[in-house]
Amino acid sequence: MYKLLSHSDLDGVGCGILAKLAFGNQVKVRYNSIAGLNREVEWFLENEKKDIFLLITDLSVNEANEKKLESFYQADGKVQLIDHHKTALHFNNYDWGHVVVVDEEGKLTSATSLLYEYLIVNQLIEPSESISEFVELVRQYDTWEWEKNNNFQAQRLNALFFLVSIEEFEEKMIERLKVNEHFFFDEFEKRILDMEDNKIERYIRRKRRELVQAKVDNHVAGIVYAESYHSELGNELGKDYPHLDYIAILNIGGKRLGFRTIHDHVDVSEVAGHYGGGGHEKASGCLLTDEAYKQFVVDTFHMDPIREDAQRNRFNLKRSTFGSLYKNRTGDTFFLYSVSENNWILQQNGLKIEQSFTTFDEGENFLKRNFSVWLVRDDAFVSFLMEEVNKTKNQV
Ligand SMILES: [Mn+2]
Repeated sequence: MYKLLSHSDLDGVGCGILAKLAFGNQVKVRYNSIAGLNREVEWFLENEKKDIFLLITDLSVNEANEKKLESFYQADGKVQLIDHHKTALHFNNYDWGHVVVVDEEGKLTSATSLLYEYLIVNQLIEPSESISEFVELVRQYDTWEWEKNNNFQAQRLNALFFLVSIEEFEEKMIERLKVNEHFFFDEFEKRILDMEDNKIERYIRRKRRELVQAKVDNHVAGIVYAESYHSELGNELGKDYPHLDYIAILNIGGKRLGFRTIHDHVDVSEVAGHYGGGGHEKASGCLLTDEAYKQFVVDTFHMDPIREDAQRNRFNLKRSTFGSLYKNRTGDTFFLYSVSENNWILQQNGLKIEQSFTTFDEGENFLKRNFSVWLVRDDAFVSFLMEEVNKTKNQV
């Protein structure tokens, strides 16, 4: 008999599906939140029969359970932990730990891809084309590689996962992977997925208007309240506002805080680690501790959302060497223009600031991070130019 304790997201449930394909009714599967796992492990060690093989995937245990599992293993207990989170690498110090973040070919792993490999190597599963395709979709979703590869099948698999119950998803996938040569979505699923795409788009559009910018420690964060679609939301807002180091997503009901970044220079597992959480470089989370609550909720609640740049301008355009005009909430004007190649100058309320920039984007990034500015509309740009002309006239 086997017992699998796994995460309750797509990658975690992917592991459950593989385990059921491999062991059939010889495996009991339980899906857990990050916090719930430790209770389950304790329960297992106290109550389950000694000969049950414990598999833990996509999650790792706390220090107390780490020690208990090692004693369990030393006393001939059977246990295997398989994970791909950087924060779990120390489990490789145990015979029963297998943690790989990047595989030998340089590909990012997921718990599902690691478990599949484990089951194949130990001849516990018959590999097939359709299972491999399913595993690869889960891996691409979990690592966000689908985005680079434009693999929308992977994103849709995750959307489907959230549309139906875990039991229904498991059942459907197991059936499909058993009997078909290739993985596919049926016609009904395709239709509800199209509807879901539209819904996500509207949700993100609404959330974009609620995003607040704040300095938190040494980062500039975008902060938004949201109950659903965290990955999609974090990714879209991150791309819309590349001057933000990361997007912090507050789920007040769940008392949780998620972090997403699109940048390579920011590691959000470190940010979450600061509040006792963890995760990946690009996606992480923590509980809403008193400190996190103060920094992300109390200190930012009074702030107004980020103003979007004017979209329909014909004159006040970005990257125009002649100049682009910005404004902030306190009414200061900022004019960013180029005097020669690779030399962009910034004027604040008509006075040149010391710092200069080699590219427009560098200058705009500086402006947005330090002054929360937005590109003003053409009419404001025209009045600004008129004033400039008048000033020059008066000087003559
Ligand atoms: Mn995972």
